[in-house]
Amino acid sequence: MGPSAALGDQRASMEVVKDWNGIDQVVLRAPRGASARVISWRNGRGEELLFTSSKAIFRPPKAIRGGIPLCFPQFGNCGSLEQHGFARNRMWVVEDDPPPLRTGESTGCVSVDLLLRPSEEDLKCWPHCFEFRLRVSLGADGDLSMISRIRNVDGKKFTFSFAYHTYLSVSDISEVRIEGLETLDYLDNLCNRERFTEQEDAITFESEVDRVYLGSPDVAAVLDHGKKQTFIIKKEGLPDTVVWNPWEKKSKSIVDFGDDEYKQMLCVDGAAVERPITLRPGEEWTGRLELSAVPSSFCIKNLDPTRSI
Ligand code: TA6
Repeated sequence: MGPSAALGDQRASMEVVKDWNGIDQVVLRAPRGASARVISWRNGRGEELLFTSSKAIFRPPKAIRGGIPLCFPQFGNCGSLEQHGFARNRMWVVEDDPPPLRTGESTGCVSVDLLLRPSEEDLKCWPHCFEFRLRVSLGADGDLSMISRIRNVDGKKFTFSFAYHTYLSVSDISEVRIEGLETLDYLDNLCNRERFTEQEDAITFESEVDRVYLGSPDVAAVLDHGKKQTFIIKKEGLPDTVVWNPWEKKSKSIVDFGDDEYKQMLCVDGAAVERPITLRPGEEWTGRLELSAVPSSFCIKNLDPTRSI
């Protein structure tokens, strides 16, 4: 059992447990009942907020079809590496004494720090020494935040793209709309990454969607009318937003995904895709994602006064 802090009548805690695969998993618990593992995020009522496929293959370090896999150092197939890079297919270590975060960079009431360094195998396919630190935190109210810090510990500069491949669990995809991406340009992965401009005043789903919205605002909302719940997605250092739902036909072609499961999930990723990030030796990049699940009466207007929705 890891460090714990008393808050109100319950304790925030972090513990390492063995999952049914015998693999160590870190579990964060917040005072009012919310909990998180990077493939699971539950609210205070114990309801799961992230999607994981019933057909997910738990053969670590292979990425699991669900949760929040990390795409690094390559997003998608925009490069010579395996799809979405190798970070999501590696075993990470818990770091007990990480370098402090930037001043004022607040994190939740309980957190864990994970570290990834390249293996000999990784250096053969991507010859760059890096340190990838991930802090996963749970706020007292159950908000989930992830702070990625990528440091160039190599002698030469390197460039990468990145995404928090966030599988949100939804009631029914036809009941869902995304607010905050209207009027933006996007690259359509279904049309050879051709560039289009979003015409709709909210994004709804009636077919396969695989897009990278460019220069997206740091706040977006995913409204789920079926659950009367809204996911608020805040990001920092991540200029793009990826939206993906495989719909019916593509779902049937994905081995670790149920044929009808496209109805219960939506990926909305904070990402850096269009303009990859270049780090010179010694430089460090930070990309932050914060997820909250609130009753749908909440309106995005309250979030971002600059927005004129
Ligand atoms: O995020 C969108 C995307 O790049 C899609 O093109 C689709 O391939 C999806 O990721 C899933 O990728 P995966 O490698 O996990 O099957």
